[in-house]
Order: sequence, then C-alpha cells, then structure tokens
Amino acid sequence: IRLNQCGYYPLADKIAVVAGATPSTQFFILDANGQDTVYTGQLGAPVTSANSSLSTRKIDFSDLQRTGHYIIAVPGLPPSYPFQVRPQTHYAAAAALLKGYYYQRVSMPLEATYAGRWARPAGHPDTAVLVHPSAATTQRPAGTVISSPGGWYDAGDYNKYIVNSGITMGTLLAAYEDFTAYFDTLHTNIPESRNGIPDILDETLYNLRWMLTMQDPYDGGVYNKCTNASFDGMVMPGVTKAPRYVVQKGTAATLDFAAVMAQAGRVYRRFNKELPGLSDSCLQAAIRAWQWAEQHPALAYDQDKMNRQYSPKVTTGGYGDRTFTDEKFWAGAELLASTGRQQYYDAIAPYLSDSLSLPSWAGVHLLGGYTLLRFAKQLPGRHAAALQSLKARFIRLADTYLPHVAGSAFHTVMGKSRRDFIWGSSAVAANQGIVLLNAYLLTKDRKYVDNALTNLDYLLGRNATGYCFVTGIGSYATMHPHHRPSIADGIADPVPGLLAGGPNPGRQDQCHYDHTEPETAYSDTDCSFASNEIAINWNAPAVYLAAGLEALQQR
Ligand code: 9MR
Repeated sequence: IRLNQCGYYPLADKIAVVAGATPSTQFFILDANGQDTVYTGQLGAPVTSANSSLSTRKIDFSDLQRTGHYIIAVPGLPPSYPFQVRPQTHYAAAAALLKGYYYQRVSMPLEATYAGRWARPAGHPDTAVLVHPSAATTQRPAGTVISSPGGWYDAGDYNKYIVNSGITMGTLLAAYEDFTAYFDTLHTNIPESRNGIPDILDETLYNLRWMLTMQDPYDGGVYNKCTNASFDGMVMPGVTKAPRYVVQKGTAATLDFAAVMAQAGRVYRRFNKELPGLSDSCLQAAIRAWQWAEQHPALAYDQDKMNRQYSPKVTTGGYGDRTFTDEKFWAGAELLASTGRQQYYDAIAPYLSDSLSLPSWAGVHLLGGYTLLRFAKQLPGRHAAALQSLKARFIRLADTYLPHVAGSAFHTVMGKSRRDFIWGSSAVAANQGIVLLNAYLLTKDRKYVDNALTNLDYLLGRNATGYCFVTGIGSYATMHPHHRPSIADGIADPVPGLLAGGPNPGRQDQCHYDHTEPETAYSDTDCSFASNEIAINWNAPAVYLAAGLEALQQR
C-alpha cells in the first residue's frame, strides 16, 4: 500500500493506492491500534501504469476528515504504515528539508546543539583556494591564492558549483517571497535562529556570502566552481587536504550569479538594520556580473576542452551549459524587479515569449517568469500587455498538468511521461508542484493547490517504489543516499532532511537496481549516484512545495 507517509490534511484529498494483485475489492481505515474501523470503501478499478508494468487500485478516503492516527487495511495484504490525518501534516517535512542545508554547510563545525547525532567538525576551510590556469588573468595569474570559504556542498560530493547554487538560491528566495509570513516563523534550530532574521534567509545567507567570493573583483566575472581536481573519496568532509581551485569564468555562472544577487538585494533589503550594506553590495555585484556577461555573452563551460588545454585536469561535476538566453532572461528579470530600470526590460524583451518549461539547473527561464509575474503590478504600466500574455501562457502550462492525475496509476501530476524520470526526477515532481502553486497564487483557484499536493504525496511515498524520498521522514524512507557524510559517519541513519534524486532509468552509475522501468529504476544504495544522490537544487523545490502547501492548507 503506497501512501503519503507524512499523512493527510483533514480537508484535502486523501488517496493511497494498492499496487499489484489484491484478493479483495474493499479497503478499511482502522484507527492506529487496529481496533475500530472508521471508514470502509471500495478499491478503484485496476489501472496499469504508463511507466512500469505495475497495476494499481485507488484507495480514496477523502471523506475521512477526523483528525487521528490510522492504518489502511486491505484484506489479504499486510496493513499500511501508520499515518495521521491532521493539520500541519507537512510541517516536519518542510522544516527538515530546509534544515538539510545546514548539514551541507562547508566551513563551520556542526555542533551537537543543532546537528544532534550528525555533529561534525568543519569541512573544507577554502581559505586558500588556487586560481586554476583556466581562470588566470593579469591581476590573478594561475596559482594566485584567494579565499572562498563557506557555502553548501552541492550534493553527495564536496564541491561548490555556481550554476547549481543559482537555481537553488533562486528557488529558496522565491519561496521566501511567495510565503513570507510562513517562513518568518519557521524555525529550524540553526546557530542563527535567534538573530532576528528568518531561518531560511540565515541559511541562504551562508551560501550567498560564499557566492560573493566567487566574483573576480577586477572584472566582475564569476568562476564556475570551487572544487577539487577530482572527487574526494567516501570520507568525512575536511579529512582530505587536496588542493582546491576556482576554475574558468563562464556566461551561465555569471548570469546565474547576477540573478541571485539581484534577487538577494531585493529580499535582504528588509533586513538592512540587521545586515547593514548587504543588500546594496548584492545589487552592485549583480550589476557588475551583468556587465561582464554583456562583454562575454557566450562563454560556455566546456570541461573537456578546458582539460585539453590546462592542467591539472578537473574531473568533478561540469554543469556545463551552452545556451544562455534563459540565464540572461532570469538575470534581467531579477534586475528589472529590483531596480525598475528600463534597460533590463529592453534586454529581456526579445525572450519574453520564449516557450515556458520546467526549471532545471540548465534551464532557468521560468525563474525569471515567476519573478515578473510576482512583481507585475509594481512594474511600469507600459509592460502590462506583455506581462498579461506571459501570465496567460503560464496558466496554460499549469493547466497541461491537471489532466495527468485522473487515470494515472499513482494519482499524481508526476509521472505522466517517461521524460519525467530523469537524473534528479524528484526535483521534476517538486518543480511541477511549484508551477501549480504559482498558478494558484495568480488565480486563487484551489484546484492548483490540490494538484500540487499530489506531487508532495508522490515524494513522500505514493509512488511506484513505495519510498519516501526524504531522509529521516516517514516510515520507509531513503536510507543509503550517495552522500559522503552519511556514508562515512558511522551512524546508521543518514543525515536527515535530504531529498534523494529518485527513479532514473538512465542508471548512469552502473550500480545494482532491483527494478529498471522508468518509475521503478531507483536503487537505495550508497553506490547509486544516478538515482540516490542528494543535491541542493533538488531540496530547494521540495522546501518550496512542502512549505507552500503548509502555508496554503485549508483550515
Ligand atoms: O544534476 C546533474 C544532472 O542533471 C546531470 O545529468 C549529472 C551528470 O552531469 O550531474 C548532476 O549533477 C551532479 C554534479 O555534476 C556534481 N554533484 C552532484 C550532482 C548530482 O548528482
């Protein structure tokens, strides 16, 4: 029986499914001691999944609105995990997913007060990072030592990549802009929790300060990453002392940086008293990065090419992107929203009608779209017609998701197409949820919230694998993520609050998979970096989705 292991809101849809053959056509909801039947229903007709050979039957108990602890029983099958019907059912998931970033912090010790069993010494200090020959300039020749401390580890590896920090920060800052009141009171027990700044912004600040160090002060360009030459072994952070480098600047990294800094300049302005000068510094950094990108409009990060020219060879993650119109659109949109200057509108106007697609690290156009739609009313009136058309096209995109749920095997927006099951498929589910929540924010039509919830149900267990993909949450969650600290720390439970990549039939890791169909190709093994790594750009949309749904739950 596959269900949302975190439970269900009293007034929302409550769907579980039974996968495989069932001896009965009835289901029962029992109170958690197994004594009293509180609800009886008929299983839905069998539905064959589009993306695996599984067949499922629907368990719909939406009418059960009474708060309580329950289990689902289908005669002849083992009972479901216990679950609750209650308000704030995703509070724990939202807080844990945000707290996940604290555990990814690079250059500070994680103290037991905040990190519990997962306390550890500081990881890489990154106070003496070498300028790689690929990044050499007159002012900073190869071998120049710079300081680039802090930030979050990208994923299960120990490197820090600007491109991927870009979409991550953009998504978290958008979560704050869209659900400000909710995040103002969401506490995650981090060292800064009592400093008068919301925890989410304290957390993003830790990475923001690192990002600022990645801009070359002499020309405004931004290095692609701060990295080892090759991946560290499966050891705790800070154990290895291999040299760290900043490599080649690039257009995508610099524009993503510009976008984040422009957005941060706007978001942190509210905290000028607590963080004097920060907002202005971010905006200045954004403008300088934008100007650099105008001079270097198409400098791709091509790691193979770089390695043919320079040594040492760098073999860590590439995040090599070759199209820059989406980064330009996003950065321009953030600069426009933060400054109101016509020049940024003119710069993004040629891309305003580009097709809208789900955000990914390589495709950030829609992040700009979200921001334009969020600030449409504050933008100069002469842009109104263009923004109206953007809004209409955006709602059409959200509407294409709505028919996915009915007739799908797991009753989720996620998984209609096998193309949903890519490396990091969990983030596809979460980002689809963000599209739907934005459609709600623009229309106030609850159907978008209901549909977004189906994808949180997916992430938390109503999926073909039966796993909850968030570590430390639910009854049957990812236990062996490809995450160096979780592997090396000697603690059975993985570091909590981290979202596993999820099913990926590409299986680029050659690890053992029990199942290989698109929606079942998931391997809960340390080995599996293609289906079971965690990454900052996957946690972020899950933070947005879980927190957004908490903020919008019906009372
Ligand atoms: O998420 C990235 C995915 O889209 C790419 O297909 C894959 C291969 O290039 O890389 C993924 O990103 C990894 C990055 O390169 C290094 N840190 C871990 C990231 C998650 O697996």
